[in-house]
Amino acid sequence: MRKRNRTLLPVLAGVCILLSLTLAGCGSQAKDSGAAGSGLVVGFSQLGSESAWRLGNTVSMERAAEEHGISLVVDNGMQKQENQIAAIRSFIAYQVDVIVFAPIVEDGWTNVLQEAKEAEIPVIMMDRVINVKDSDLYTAYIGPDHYQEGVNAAKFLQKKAEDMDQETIRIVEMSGTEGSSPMISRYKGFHDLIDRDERFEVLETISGDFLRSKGKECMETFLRKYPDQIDVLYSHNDAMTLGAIEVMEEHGIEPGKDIVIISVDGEQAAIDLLKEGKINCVVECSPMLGDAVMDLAEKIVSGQEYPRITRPEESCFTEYDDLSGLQPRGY
Ligand code: GZL
Repeated sequence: MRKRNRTLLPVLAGVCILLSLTLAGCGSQAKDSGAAGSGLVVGFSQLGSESAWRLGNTVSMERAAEEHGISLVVDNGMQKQENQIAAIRSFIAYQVDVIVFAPIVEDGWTNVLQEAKEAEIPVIMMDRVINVKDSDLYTAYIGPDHYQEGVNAAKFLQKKAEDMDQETIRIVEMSGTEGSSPMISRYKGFHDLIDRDERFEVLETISGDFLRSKGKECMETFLRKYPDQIDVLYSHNDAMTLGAIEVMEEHGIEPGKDIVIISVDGEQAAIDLLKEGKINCVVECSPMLGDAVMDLAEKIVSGQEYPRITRPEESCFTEYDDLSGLQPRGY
């Protein structure tokens, strides 16, 4: 591993330092993974803390770093791309061994990733993806298949439609952060099936930015514009769904019965509502990526073979399933 002469103080000002470090020789928890024992330093630019999914993802990274004996420098971008870019520049100046980032949106990363490449610092893209012409600007990707999640949502609805004795089934959609890969791909995966199925009509799609508060606003708007016309809500994440359900119940609407609800993520609160019959389908999107990221970082730094793309196993939980054996979700 390249020796880097790091001066910690000035560069990391403003960057939250989470030293979950068990230094080589003084920590017992570090897995025997070669480079990790040599005090690997990983800079992690997290996009924010907007949902239980995101918080679970951050915890997963912190726990995995500790288990691997890696010092993790975490920066919370607070939902702003410019903060993420500034953090990545700090990691470059500090000469971390590996940079990990969860890009809030797909565009605008070329320059800073070019700087990381020139500094010879490997970059792991995690969770969301980016649009860059030169795919060499990142070393590897670990994250979910957001397109398949949209397809899973659509497939559930096509099955559910068989039980809904209606000629036309009208859908409203709450989408995620504009320009983010989960929003773009969950939209496309869903519409690629639904738009060519004549049983369905999508009344409107509004972005709720993956936020519970905006999920409430979206549902208020939908109920105002389409009174008694909504049969299905497709929501790109559980946080927005929880907000929408709050509004439905304020309006005397029975979620999961008067309006069929399909949600994405799989956080505990949504699974609990699925079991109660207030949500009909929860498409899983796992935030537990930390262990795979740390394994990958160690492989890259120690020159071992590693996969360019790694995707977690993901399921789809529906009202048709026996959920009694489901393990606690952890987020
Ligand atoms: C999906 C992830 C999304 C979650 C949201 O991989 O990027 O961001 O679905 C989170 O809950 O805000």
